[in-house]
Amino acid sequence: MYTQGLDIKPGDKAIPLETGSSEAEQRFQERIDRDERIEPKDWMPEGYRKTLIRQISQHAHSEVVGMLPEGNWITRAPSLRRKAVLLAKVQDEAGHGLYLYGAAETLGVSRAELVEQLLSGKAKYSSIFNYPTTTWADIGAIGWLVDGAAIMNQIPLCRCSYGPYSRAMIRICKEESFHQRQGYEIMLTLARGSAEQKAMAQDALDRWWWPSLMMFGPHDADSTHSDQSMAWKIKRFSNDDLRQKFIDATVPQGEFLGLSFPDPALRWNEERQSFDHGEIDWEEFWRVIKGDGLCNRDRMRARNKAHDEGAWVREAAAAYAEKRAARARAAAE
Ligand code: FAQ
Repeated sequence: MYTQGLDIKPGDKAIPLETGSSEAEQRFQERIDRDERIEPKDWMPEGYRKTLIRQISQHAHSEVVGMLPEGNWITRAPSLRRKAVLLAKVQDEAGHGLYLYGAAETLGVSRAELVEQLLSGKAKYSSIFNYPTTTWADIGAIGWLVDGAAIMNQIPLCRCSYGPYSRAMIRICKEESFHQRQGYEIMLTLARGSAEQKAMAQDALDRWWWPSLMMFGPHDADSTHSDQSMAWKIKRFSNDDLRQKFIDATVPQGEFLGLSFPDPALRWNEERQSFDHGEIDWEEFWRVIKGDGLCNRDRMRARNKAHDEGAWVREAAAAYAEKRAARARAAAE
């Protein structure tokens, strides 16, 4: 199974830019250029297949690991309504993981293999889920900022050149949109509440702002895969372009909440019609990706525990499927 391991450095070129030299590759690129969708049975360059398996599986793992920070608050949600909404959201994330593992499987890799990559620590998942959720306001900040960043990144994926991925993203984006709204509503309630509640909202924004910006990936100049992924129309916008769009959309929302952003360099640039902002701590970004964030070990422990404890469910499902198949075989004889 293809994966980049955990030690990729900025500037490494993991997959050489496909030259389109063979006739098949040229025809493939022409289809991409015409905006045609590539389907599982179509011919595709090996690099295209591997890039998709890498990105889709990392995305699936992120959805599944992403259940953990919020799962932490299901038993402590402040009201029955908040609990029901949070439960629904976390269940949606599990569903997203399933659609995405399904989309990856159409590329000839098994879900069991991908899950094994995650559990053994070889596969990446989004850096954002290695930060702790220490107060209820973090649930608001995750919905508003993390789902907000996820949507900004994922709407263009609805037009990704690979059919099964692009179709999975349509439903995922609709659900992410509900998630973003529920998060913003929590932030609004806290920001309009007592001084203590407003301080909680501010503290959550302070802690989640920079990690949310990191979700978009390294600077374009340090992005290993962007050039090729954009040529193949897997990615439609660069990491920096999407990050900027997110900042431009989100800062006015924070201002409406009456909260401030933890970036003294953040200011409107009239000429660019966009916000200038400070530099991301890239050292922190790479450290978290390499497994040394605040919660990496906890997340891996929790996923492995859940997987081990769920073994009996997988065995029972397999035994039931086998029993039904045997019955069907006997009936056909
Ligand atoms: N974290 O060359 P690039 C969500 C890695 S879902 C960890 O720029 P690429 C829903 C990258 O994999 C959030 N690793 O890579 C939710 C590569 O390593 P590799 C997940 C990162 O693929 C909300 C290396 O750095 N979304 O939030 C990160 O062209 C709330 C070089 O980077 C997706 O997965 C990172 N932040 O662009 C759930 C969307 N950034 O593989 C629960 C689909 C980069 O060579 C609660 N993915 N890396 O070893 C994408 O759009 C792209 O994969 C990017 C990265 C934009 C993330």
